[in-house]
Amino acid sequence: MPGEGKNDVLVSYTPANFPYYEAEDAIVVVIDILRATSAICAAFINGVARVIPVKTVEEAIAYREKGYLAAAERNGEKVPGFDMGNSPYDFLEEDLKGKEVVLTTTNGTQALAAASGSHKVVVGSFLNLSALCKWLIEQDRKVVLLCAGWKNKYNMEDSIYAGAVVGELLKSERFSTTCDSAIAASHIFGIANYDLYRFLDYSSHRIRLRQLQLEKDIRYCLQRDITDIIPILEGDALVPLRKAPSRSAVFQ
Ligand code: 3SL
Repeated sequence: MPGEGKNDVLVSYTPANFPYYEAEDAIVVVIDILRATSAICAAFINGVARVIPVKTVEEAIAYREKGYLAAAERNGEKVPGFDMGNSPYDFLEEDLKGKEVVLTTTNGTQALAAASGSHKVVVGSFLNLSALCKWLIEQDRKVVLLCAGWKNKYNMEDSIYAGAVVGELLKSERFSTTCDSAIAASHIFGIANYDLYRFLDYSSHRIRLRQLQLEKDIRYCLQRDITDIIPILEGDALVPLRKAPSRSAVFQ
């Protein structure tokens, strides 16, 4: 039971568990630190206009055949024939500014699809951590943090990030939780926070990406607060959230 007058914050460690969190009225933060939600934030940092997440490679091919730019990753690797994979650096290319990009990934876009019936769906990464927490605190609504995990199994980096968000929301005193996965996530963040890169050294996905020579991507994805952009799902596409103007801006 949440604390009186406070909003609940919950963590689902995998998309398979997500239906148990009853998130229809909640804001859902989709988290895939390595690398999908970090790559999506990178795209908007670079000025991409819209990212259309799709679940399957076949859907991405159908878009590509209609002339869309399309990115596809499976098991950490770019799917042959696509313009881009899932590296944040793919989305930082100069010629993507103002463009629309279709994206399918092993886990991140599956989590986005799972969340799509919720009140609002936003994208979280270390790149926009503080801006996202500030916005969530302002919304005064239940928050469910949905970790993409790896093929419906728990992963470390997503839960560490979820723990960072839980900690900030609880600190605001506008949230409370009795969700054990949220409490556990905030503990693991407390342990990992001294050096995320080192803490993740033996995590499964870091090992997977290291074998693919993608250490540079990991470094990029673990940077904190390099943007205020919060990607939000509008219809079938992610776009940068347009924040309400502050009172002072309205009355100027
Ligand atoms: O599963 C995903 O959505 C990806 O982020 C995995 S990877 O980092 O591209 O391998």
